[in-house]
Amino acid sequence: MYRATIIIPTYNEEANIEKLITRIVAACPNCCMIVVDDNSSDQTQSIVQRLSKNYPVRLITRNERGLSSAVVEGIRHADTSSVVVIDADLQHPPEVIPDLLSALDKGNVIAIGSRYCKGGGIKGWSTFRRLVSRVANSLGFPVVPSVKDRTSGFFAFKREVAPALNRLNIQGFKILLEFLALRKTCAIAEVPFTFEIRAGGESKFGFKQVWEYIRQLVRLYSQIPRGITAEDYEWHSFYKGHFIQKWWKKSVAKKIWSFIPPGEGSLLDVGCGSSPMIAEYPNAVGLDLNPLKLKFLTANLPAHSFANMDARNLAIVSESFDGVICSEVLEHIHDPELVIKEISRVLKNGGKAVIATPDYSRFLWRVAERFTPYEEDHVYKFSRKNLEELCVKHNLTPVAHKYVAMCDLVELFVKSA
Ligand SMILES: Nc1nc2c(ncn2[C@@H]2O[C@H](COP(=O)(O)OP(=O)(O)OP(=O)(O)O)[C@@H](O)[C@H]2O)c(=O)[nH]1
Ligand SMILES: [Mg+2]
Repeated sequence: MYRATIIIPTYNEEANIEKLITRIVAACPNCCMIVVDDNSSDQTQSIVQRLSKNYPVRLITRNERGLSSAVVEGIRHADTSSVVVIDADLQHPPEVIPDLLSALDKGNVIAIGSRYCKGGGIKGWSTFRRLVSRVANSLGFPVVPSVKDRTSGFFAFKREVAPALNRLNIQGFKILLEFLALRKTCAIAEVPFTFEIRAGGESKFGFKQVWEYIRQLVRLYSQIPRGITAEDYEWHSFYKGHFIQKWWKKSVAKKIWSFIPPGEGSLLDVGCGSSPMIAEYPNAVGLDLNPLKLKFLTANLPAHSFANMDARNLAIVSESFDGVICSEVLEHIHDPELVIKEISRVLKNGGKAVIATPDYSRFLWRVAERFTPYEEDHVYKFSRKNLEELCVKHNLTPVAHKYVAMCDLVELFVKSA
């Protein structure tokens, strides 16, 4: 019985495959190989067939194209307890395979050949190519924050604890990310290696693969467990979210602070959630429907006042506040006009209201939304025009507006008598 099966997906790799197989044989005695070839038009298949007479290598041919699907097809044919996936172009040095396997022996379920952990690196890539790879890798952060190299094509795993193959999505180039998305809590090791430049032949990585990666990310993002209802969701995304999320939340807050500078009088935050935005306003009162979020904020901002109230029906005397903030609330409510009416009612004449909500008339938001967990939570889709119409109806006159990322609207209104 072999110690591990090494899966090698190939498409037109005649320049590299023989060298790879002989290096694997030298570096990894006791391992067998499966080459999954998608009908290469060069000599790849005949080279593998010739080598299979002397080495433990099998050839599987397919009449379709696709890197992830080729890898999964190879895994299906593997019958050893450990499986390794490696590119054919010698960018992944096979001499590292024993390190990956010993990481599995130590109890890890997945061992990643990692360019981005300590000791890892990339040889010979231009600054641009490095940047593209870094950005692609960072975009996988929300899926598996704890792993450093999420887009590696070089990894090993234990067959029996791998995700069920029929649950893996085989679209695209980055099958490791699918593994990680399904098995993010298992023991994962990163084994450093230096990514080499392609030895021969041509890269198959191009715009199509970039596009497929974006589609893969969109799908995986939408599967991230929804956290909006978590008591510390807003607080956490403000301080500890991934960099885009943090930047976005802080930008919205800064625009709100610019419209109603702290210290301007009494202030009500309608639907404060657990957002720390209210911390800047020492005398503010925060309202929310979710008591757990209020409890969380009370513990973190003990000097502030909070109340559990429905924004559509405020138990507050009319004309009692100088300012009202309503940020990222209206889009969650089926009949937001009721909230706008209440905001106007509790504001003093001449008081300021700041409303923040995504502008669905902006194409950019409709794209950006697909990368957020909010898609299904937004039941009312505003444009600036219909927000202003509703507000004007309730004596709130639009005064100024700003956008975050050109699509998330923050608008200032003043109550007229
Ligand atoms: N079976 C199969 N293998 C593929 C397919 N596309 C790429 N491969 C193989 O997958 C591995 C990685 O492909 P590369 O073209 O090297 O992609 P990359 O490493 O992301 O890009 P470079 O850094 O430019 O080489 C190589 O062994 C390819 O031969 C495919 O459609 N089917
Ligand atoms: Mg390559």
